[in-house]
Amino acid sequence: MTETKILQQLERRLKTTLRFRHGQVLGSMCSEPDPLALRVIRRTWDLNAGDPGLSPALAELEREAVSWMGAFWKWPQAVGRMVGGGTEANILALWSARETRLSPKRTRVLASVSRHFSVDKAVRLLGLELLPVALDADGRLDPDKLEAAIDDRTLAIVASAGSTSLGLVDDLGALGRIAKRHGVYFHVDASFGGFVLPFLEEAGFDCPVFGLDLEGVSSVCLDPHKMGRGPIPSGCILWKDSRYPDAVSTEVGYLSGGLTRLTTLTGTRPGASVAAVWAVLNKLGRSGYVALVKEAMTLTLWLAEKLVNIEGIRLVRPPELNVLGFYHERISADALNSRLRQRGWALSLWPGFLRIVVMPHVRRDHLRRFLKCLEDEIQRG
Ligand code: 0PR
Repeated sequence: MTETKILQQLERRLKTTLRFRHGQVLGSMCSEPDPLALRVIRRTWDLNAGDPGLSPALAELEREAVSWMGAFWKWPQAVGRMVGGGTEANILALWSARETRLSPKRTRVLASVSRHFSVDKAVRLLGLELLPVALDADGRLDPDKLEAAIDDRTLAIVASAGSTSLGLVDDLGALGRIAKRHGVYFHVDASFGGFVLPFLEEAGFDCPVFGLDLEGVSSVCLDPHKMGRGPIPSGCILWKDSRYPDAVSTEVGYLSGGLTRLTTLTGTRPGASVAAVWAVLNKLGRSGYVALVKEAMTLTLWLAEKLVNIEGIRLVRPPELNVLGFYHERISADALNSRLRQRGWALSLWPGFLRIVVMPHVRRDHLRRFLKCLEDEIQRG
């Protein structure tokens, strides 16, 4: 086929794809990357971050990007890597916990019932066991119940900083103290909230306790491809000290850079993604992310108010981050979701409620159109 024909076919076949820029994707935790990412990708699309000897400069960009993200999480000296996303980071965190455990008896991972499913994947892959812990009255991992479940078989605790369902942040301070008291590994899954929490206070909103500097916290993951405006995929894991990444590293002698220490699960890694994240971090900087978070949170609170003014609509919980769960008192979430989907809206369906994530691509005029549509559907009964 000629290139022209291939491109024409591609365009035709992708026509039905819901693109972020069209304004009807309201349930995704990914977003449109900053346009600078694309410009950087064009220049770096042939780089393999898994072969650092070929481009020591790229390895340095990665270290700088990791250190920026460490600084956002109050620990610029963090040892970390850019990875494919939250799933790879969660697997790496638990793998490093397993490799550094004090006794092979420690096989249990404690995580809340609202953990992301990638934690389950990690536990299965690593031959560990998962012990789900109930939520407290506010929908967060209950520290008392968690502590009661710890024994000499406990390997690690995983908490959420921005849960997938409702964007809730577990009590990282209390959980860290418990982890320290019992000498267990503590991983914070900030896949979603990692690029929100560090900027909330400056944006003028209440901010829960967070940070890799908190006592007891061993690692954190955060995804530039969610709220960081990075390309898809781009993720990051940060460890408090090198003991953990060292335990999961492999030394390879035959690569072009001589003896190389590799820490990620994947071998070949998109260098373009690393360079693009470095570029976007430098472009936005702290103030850019503060502005982004301020806009997303302002819009979330505006939407929350509009939603509760619609007859029969209730919020599952007041929003903590830019994630909103809502339901209708009489129409099932399932039915409402399929009707909205027929009208082109892509929300996320959870047991008993619908979720909207107010990502950077979501604008007020999109939400106005959505609210009008939702009201129409409710009036039809
Ligand atoms: N941890 C949390 C708290 C998450 O929300 C997610 C992803 C992960 C880990 C895993 O991250 P990766 O997908 O980067 O490996 N949450 C999104 C979700 O499950 C993933 C996603 C994003 C799915 C965008 C679809 C989509 O359109 O909703």
